[in-house]
Amino acid sequence: MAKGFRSGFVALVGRPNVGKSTLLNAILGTKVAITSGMPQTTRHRVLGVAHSPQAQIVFVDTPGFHLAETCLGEWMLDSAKTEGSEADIAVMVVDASLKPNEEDRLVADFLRQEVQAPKLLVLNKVDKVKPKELLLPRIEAYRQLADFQEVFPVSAKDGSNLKELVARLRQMLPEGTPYFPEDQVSDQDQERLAEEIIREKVLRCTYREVPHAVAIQLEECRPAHNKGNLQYLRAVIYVEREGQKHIILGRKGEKLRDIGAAARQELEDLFGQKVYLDLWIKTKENWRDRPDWLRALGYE
Ligand SMILES: Nc1nc2c(ncn2[C@@H]2O[C@H](COP(=O)(O)OP(=O)(O)OP(=O)(O)O)[C@@H](O)[C@H]2O)c(=O)[nH]1
Ligand SMILES: [Mg+2]
Repeated sequence: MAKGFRSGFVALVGRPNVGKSTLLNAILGTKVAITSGMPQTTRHRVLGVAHSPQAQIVFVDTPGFHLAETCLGEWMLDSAKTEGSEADIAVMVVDASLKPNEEDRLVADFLRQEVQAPKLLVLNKVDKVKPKELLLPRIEAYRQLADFQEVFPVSAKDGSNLKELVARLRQMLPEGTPYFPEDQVSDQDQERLAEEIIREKVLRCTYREVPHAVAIQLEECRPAHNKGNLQYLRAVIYVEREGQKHIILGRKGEKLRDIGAAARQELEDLFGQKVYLDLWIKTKENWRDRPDWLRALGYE
């Protein structure tokens, strides 16, 4: 290890839908976290490791800050706060194309009151700011929310200013040894990522309250018997009410087929082989407010 090597944890915190997970994937150049246009996409914190000869940045993607209405929501908020307060650097990510709102203020209050570590402000989605003259007043409006050391306008979509952001984060990290081996980019195993990929496809294919009521449980993941190079996956899509089951199924099962096809394509890249995906839908009344079910589904 080079002398003067730096390493540490950088938490990405912010309200839902500002692009924290997209930003992490763009920085790493690979998908470790799922993304969607639906708020509250991220439920578990996900680690993403950026390696370089001089430093190792362990990014922590967190659930978006929001006014929680369910036990699951409270668990997500607690998890975001824990990660934010334990990191070496806290990065508040905001949507540059929108004015600060109530949820942004929730994040800022937390940063001011509970975070001692250096704070950076990242205004994402600058590609959407039009006219461009709006950017400076927007930066000012967000900058006032907490005592940020620096501000970076970026776009996770087109990659602008990401290199500069990462270079600055490397300089700010404390000296220390790497936390992860060089070939590891995330702490999430293949099976958990497979569940997340299926959930992402459900999020992207459904609307309104349905996506929030969905959880995925992978029940089986193994090579298919007598089928050569084929991986067999059986997963259950849990919903909270019977009606939601029909929405996900769609007319003549069309929607479920679309979800399965989209997920299978990505799962084949993940496993590096053909995948047979067996999807089931089950109802678990109000699972988001039931501690036993939250635990069973991995939210603990
Ligand atoms: N135009 C534009 N869209 C972006 C950019 N970054 C993210 N998005 C979009 O914003 C939406 C939300 O992205 P996510 O990465 O899921 O947001 P998040 O902050 O992780 O959201 P939660 O997990 O719900 O907290 C997606 O539709 C992304 O494609 C960007 O730089 N420019
Ligand atoms: Mg996210």
